[in-house]
Amino acid sequence: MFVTIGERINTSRPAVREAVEKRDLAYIQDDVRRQQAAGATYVDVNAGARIGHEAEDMEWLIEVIQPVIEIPLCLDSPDPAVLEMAYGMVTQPPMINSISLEGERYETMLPFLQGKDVSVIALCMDDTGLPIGTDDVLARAKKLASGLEEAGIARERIYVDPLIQPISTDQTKGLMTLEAVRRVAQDLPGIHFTCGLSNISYGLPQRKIVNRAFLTLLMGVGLDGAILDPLDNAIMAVVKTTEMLLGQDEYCVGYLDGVRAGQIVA
Ligand code: THG
Repeated sequence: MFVTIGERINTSRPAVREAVEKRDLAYIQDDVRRQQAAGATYVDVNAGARIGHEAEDMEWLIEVIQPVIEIPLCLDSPDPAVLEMAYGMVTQPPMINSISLEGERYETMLPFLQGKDVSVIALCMDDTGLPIGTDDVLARAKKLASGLEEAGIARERIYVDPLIQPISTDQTKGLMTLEAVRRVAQDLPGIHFTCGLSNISYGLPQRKIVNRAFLTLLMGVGLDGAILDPLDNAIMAVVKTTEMLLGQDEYCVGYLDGVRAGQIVA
C-alpha cells in the first residue's frame, strides 16, 4: 500500500507558523484531523522554520496533535537532539525523518536508532551535498540501508528518499530520479521509498500538474510513498488510480471506493 506522509504541519507554511506562534491548538488539530480523514498514513511534523524555537515548537505540536488522531507521526528534523526529544513523546511507533550520510548526523543517529521500534527515512545526502547522478543515489541508498540493517532496523521499515531536485534547473533531474528508484528497488528488494514530491516543480508555474505527472512516472518504477498534501484531492486520486493501473488494487475496489466517497472526480 502507498504510504502517504501528510506534509502540512510545517512551520515554513505561513498559516502553520502563525498558528504555532499563537499556540492556536484548534487550527493545528483541525488540520491533522482532516489529513487523517483524507487518507494520510503518517502526519509529518516539522518545526524547523522558527529559528531558535524548534525544540519547544516540536514539543507543543506533538502534545496537541497526538491526542486527536489515530495515525502515527513522522518526526521531521535535521537535528538528532530534536528527534530524540520527539521520539520520547510519541505513543506509537513513528517514522523518523531522517538519517543521512552527513558525518555528524549519521554518527549520532545510527546509535540512537539502534534496535528501536521505528520506521526511518534514509535521505540520500552526504557531506558532498545532493546526489549528482543515478549512481550516487544508488550507492548512498545501499550504504544507508546496510548501516540501518546492522543497527537492527528491518529493511521493510526503511524508506529511501532519492532527493528529488527541480526539473527547472536541469532537465535531466527527472530521469535521474526515475532510474535511481528503479535500480534501488531492484538491488534492495523489500525496501520502501518516500520523497518530497513537490521539489520537482520548484520554479515552474502550475506546479501541481508537474507533481501529479511525475508521481505517476515514479510509481511506475517502484516508488511506493511520498510526502505530499493529502488535502489535495487530485494528487490523492492520482495515487489511487495509479495503484489500480499497476495491478495493486484487486477488483479495483480502492478506486471504486474513492469514486463513491467523492475523492476521485475528473
Ligand atoms: N524529504 C524528506 N522530508 C522533507 C522533504 C523532503 N520534509 C520537508 C519537505 N521536504 C516536505 N514537506 C513540505 C511541506 C510543505 C510544502 C512542501 C514540502 C509546501 N509547499 C508549497 C508549495 O510547494 O508550493 C508552498 C506553500 C503552500 O502552498 O502551502 O507547503 O524532500 N524526507
